[in-house]
Amino acid sequence: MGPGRIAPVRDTAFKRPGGAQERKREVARLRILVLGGDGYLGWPTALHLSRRGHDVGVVDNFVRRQYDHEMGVDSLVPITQLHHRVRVWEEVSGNRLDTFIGDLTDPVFVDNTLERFEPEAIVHFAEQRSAPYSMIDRQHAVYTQVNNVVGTLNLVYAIAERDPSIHLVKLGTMGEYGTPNIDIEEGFIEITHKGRTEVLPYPKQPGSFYHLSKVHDSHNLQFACRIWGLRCTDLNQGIVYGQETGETDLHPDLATRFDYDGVFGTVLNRFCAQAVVGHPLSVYGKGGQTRGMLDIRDTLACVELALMNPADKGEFRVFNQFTESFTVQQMAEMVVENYPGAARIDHVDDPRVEKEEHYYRAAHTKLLDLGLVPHLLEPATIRSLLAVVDRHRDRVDPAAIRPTVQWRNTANTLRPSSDISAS
Ligand code: NAD
Ligand code: USQ
Repeated sequence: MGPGRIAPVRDTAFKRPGGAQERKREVARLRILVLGGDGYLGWPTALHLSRRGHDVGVVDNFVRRQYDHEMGVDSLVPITQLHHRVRVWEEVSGNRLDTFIGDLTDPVFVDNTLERFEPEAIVHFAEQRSAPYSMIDRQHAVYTQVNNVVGTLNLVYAIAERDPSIHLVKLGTMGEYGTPNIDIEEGFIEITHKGRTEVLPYPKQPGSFYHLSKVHDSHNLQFACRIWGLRCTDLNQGIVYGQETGETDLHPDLATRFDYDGVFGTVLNRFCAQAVVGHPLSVYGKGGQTRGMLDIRDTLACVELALMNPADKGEFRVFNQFTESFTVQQMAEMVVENYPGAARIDHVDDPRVEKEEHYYRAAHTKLLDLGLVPHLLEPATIRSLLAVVDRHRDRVDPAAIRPTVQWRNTANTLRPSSDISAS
């Protein structure tokens, strides 16, 4: 290792589970393919796994960067090109990342990539992930479902044909469940009906064509595990906040993206951006919408825990991946309290069709049982997120903040002042 390079981190930050939660398999070093490795979560996950000593390959087709061009927006934090990032990572860490540029909806590309890299595990982030984007109009709904469902199907076929022992760790979403008036379980619920009892997939009531694509994926994955004996972990992840991780902090050119716009910006990141530029915090409707949340550093830890404790052959398991839940109103208030300047909350008409007040209690013990030590949403976390935004406040385009996609319309215009139209 050359001077100035960081040491690989092999020690574990996790509590060692014992007893019934005994680790299934001790795996020192894996060949891991990270699909969607140029994205908000995929990039820092690839770095984290590489630093832990795994051999990591990154797959992406850069479509996320293309959506920005389509919408006329950009990541708040500047991000460098993938090939540059990979070179910088090699200089900083001494670790190589293999890159595979292509589209998961192309079955030949998927098959060739598995043949060339020979992964033992695959982490699949590579989907269109914005609910508003999927609700723009018919074209965007169809694109979202084709991209997500077909990409995942190509992947399970390639795994089944090449090497069914590959452990697939797939990013799903807490939004698959919706907001039922009963407790949400981790993937499955025991149902007694007319005197007979069975454990069945938890009923799904997703809230957008994007969230529906994840439900379709889950069904396809469970079926593939059943018929071909694949091993799969479906991570039903909540909403992620944050931008900095132990690895991206090592060099400015390793930064991951940060979205604040009305289509891709997620709620807490968005509220922080709004506070810094003096825009009212846009709580949709009553603000009683409750969601499971997690710090970006916990995404990395959860994925790693799933990889180190793989599903069994033929097993389709579901982990609810979030650490705390808050209402949208509570999050806005936390940002206002922690912003050193003046910030105010504005209740705007909810552009979505969703319950604005509801019961919410969701189980999330499986990752804790495997040893997750969560980063909770402390004032210091919010302040560091506000500081990230403040460093790049000149890059905020105020015109990009307003929500432009109304669920009740079948066709929406993204930015009325521009020539980007729905069709
Ligand atoms: P992102 O859009 O930043 O990253 C996804 C990456 O996948 C992008 O780089 C994109 O170019 C790539 N991609 C998309 N379709 C592809 C295809 N067909 N072939 C190859 N590459 C493709 O999204 P993210 O926020 O990093 O989310 C990653 C995953 O985690 C998604 O599946 C998302 O649904 C899930 N998730 C995200 C959050 C969140 O808050 N960001 C929360 C829960 C779940
Ligand atoms: N919201 C506001 N004001 C805003 C933005 C959002 O009140 O300015 C509200 C929304 O109406 C919604 C909640 O905040 O009730 C969450 O919205 P979001 O855009 O932060 O999250 P969502 O659309 O659910 O999607 C995000 C990711 C998606 C992931 C999902 C996890 O984009 O990839 O799957 O979070 S979950 O919410 O658990 O389904």
